[in-house]
Amino acid sequence: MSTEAENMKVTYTSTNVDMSRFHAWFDEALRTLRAQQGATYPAYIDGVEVRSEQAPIEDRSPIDAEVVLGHFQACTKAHVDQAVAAARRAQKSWRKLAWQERVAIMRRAAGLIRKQKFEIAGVMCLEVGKNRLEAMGDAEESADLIDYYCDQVEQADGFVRSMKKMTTIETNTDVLRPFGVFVCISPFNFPMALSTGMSSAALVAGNAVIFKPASTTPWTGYRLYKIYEEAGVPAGVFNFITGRGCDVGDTLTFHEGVDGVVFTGSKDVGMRIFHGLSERWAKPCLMELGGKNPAIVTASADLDKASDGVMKSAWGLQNQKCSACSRVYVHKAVAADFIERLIAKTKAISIGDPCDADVYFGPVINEAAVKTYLRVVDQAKAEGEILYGGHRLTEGALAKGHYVAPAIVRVSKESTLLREEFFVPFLAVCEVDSLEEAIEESNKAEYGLTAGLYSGDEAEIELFFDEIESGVTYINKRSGATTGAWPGAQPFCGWKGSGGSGKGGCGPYYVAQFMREQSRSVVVEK
Ligand code: UN1
Repeated sequence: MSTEAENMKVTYTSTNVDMSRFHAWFDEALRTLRAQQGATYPAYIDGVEVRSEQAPIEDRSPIDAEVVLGHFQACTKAHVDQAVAAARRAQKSWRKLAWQERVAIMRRAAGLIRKQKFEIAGVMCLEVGKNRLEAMGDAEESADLIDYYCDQVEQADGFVRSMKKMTTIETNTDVLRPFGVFVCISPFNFPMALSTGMSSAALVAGNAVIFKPASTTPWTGYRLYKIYEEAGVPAGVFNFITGRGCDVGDTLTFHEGVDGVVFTGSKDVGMRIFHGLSERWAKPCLMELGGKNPAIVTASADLDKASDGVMKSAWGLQNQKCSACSRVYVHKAVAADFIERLIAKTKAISIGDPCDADVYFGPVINEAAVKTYLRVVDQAKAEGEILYGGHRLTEGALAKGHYVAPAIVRVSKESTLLREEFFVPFLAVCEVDSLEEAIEESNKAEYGLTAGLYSGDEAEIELFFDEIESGVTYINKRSGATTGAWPGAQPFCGWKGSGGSGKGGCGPYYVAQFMREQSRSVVVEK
């Protein structure tokens, strides 16, 4: 890829980019990828290609379920044992490297992601159904995550720190050291950024990693493996296992040779890992789980901004983000006006093949997601009112993929549709009498990831910051009410059922969580 293409940076909030050149480079990447469609890919254990005897996993595109993007290995328990053994061996020399060398390797990986970002983004269009800009944001975020985590190690001087002396004959040092082997399990929705963020933090801290991508996004995972390999991550330090969650998931996370788990995904699976992980002693379990992220629109809000921000956060990636806005609490006085604007903006979005340059809204990931969508729409019909959408889309080429119309529904505050996470394009709107009521209702969900407020009143903003039970908060953000966190800018810490450790990815305390303390006291008697 040309340096010019490499230097064009698109984030989730970019506006001033030369889009014609962006799309030309994107088209070229998609042509290259389509020529590779249908290939068979190995898993990698200890730096060696591995093929399973089980029938391979077919990686099908959500855009057209007939299209098989690639065939991936269905790894078994035996592969997991091999990967754990390899990782334990390789981790010893990886942790002994000077931290500066690990940082240099990881920074090389960030550079390679930037070089290949149009292809990486293209894979995500085809494999996840992301639109071009969302896919590029995901690729760029991955590279920035690595750099940000490397900065953390540098700023902390490799996490070695001199401590107080209690006598004149002793020297005391505090050293953060890696736990050992981390299992990294990532979801389909940000298959590059979340996989890279979790694994790079574990690696730069000196751990070895066994990485299992979501079974719907192994191709993106494979690209990440290849990047680390090319960057110089030694054999066995990063292992790539593909397979069905039900076959290898538990064997991997609960393996006795595993020292910790870093997981992003649903609350149910996360809590199961959390409870099952620590049998012999407490092991670190770093989790970013789901969300049911509210936007609150008060009577003092700028409704143009609010409807833009909610529209973008609700329909970006078809609402399949932990950070997506899936419920709105709007003050009665402005509800009719806000809803009218939101529906007009929702109607205006282009739906179709997300590989096309002008499409904003693509398919959902699979048939199970379509079923969830239809089920919750039925519930909304019974409990409230459908304001927009609510059906499957089957016109023309859409019939081949998993397409549904964005749904906006009105429900009263008792509805469970305001508290359960569905991960499909379904937005529940509820009218309230005050900001206090909106916050109280927001906090009733078990989740606490992101939340947005639209208000023109300083006192309202202060109250929101103080009372809302969410780790990521946004005020008056037009480019996304609840979405768009960036490494080093918005730490992404889930509260309550949305997280575990109280310190999030993208934030300044992330890398240290992959390490344990060792106090070193040396006594020299004169
Ligand atoms: C997710 O929402 O699943 O904040 C991950 C955002 C992105 C993605 C976070 N950084 O919207």
